[in-house]
Amino acid sequence: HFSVICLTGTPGVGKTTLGKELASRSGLKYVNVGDLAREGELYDGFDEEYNCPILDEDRVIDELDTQMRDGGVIVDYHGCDFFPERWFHIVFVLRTETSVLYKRLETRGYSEKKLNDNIQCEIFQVLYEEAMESYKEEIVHQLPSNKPEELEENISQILKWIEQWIKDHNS
Ligand code: DAT
Repeated sequence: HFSVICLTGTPGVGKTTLGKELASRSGLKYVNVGDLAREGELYDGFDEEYNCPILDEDRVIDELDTQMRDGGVIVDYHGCDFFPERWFHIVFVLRTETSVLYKRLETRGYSEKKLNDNIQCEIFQVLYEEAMESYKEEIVHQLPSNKPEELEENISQILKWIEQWIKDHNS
């Protein structure tokens, strides 16, 4: 038995940074759903407004389902409502202050529209509400993700959680 962790939040909050570091320290596998979709071209149409392909959610689920049943995975995506509820044992929503997030997204060279949409998304805590509506509230946790010390703190908290989960489920 191995746990499955979902990392979600607005683009730029630090999911990839946290997910990769956690994977290397815990031995769990890191899965970036955006990359997976790109590699497998798991798309269904094109969004003209945002100038990006539309994720084929069913194919993403098919692609990952076996792996999720086996467990031992950290999933990273800026959305979580289309994943089967049974996949995740815990969901972390990373949160970043507006001014900090703005600077991070600016350096990515996002268009004005994309930048503002993402900032709004964070201000209105869209991903947190999506997670709270999609999963049992008690498995959804917000994590501050503004500075390196918070990254370290989040890593150590989650590593402790993984260790406890293993004790509880493998004895
Ligand atoms: P995401 O995967 O959510 O889009 P990311 O991991 O690519 O975000 O991080 C975006 C940028 O922010 C990247 O340059 C690393 C930096 N970053 C992430 N978490 C941080 C933290 N806790 N403190 C300072 N910088 C952080």
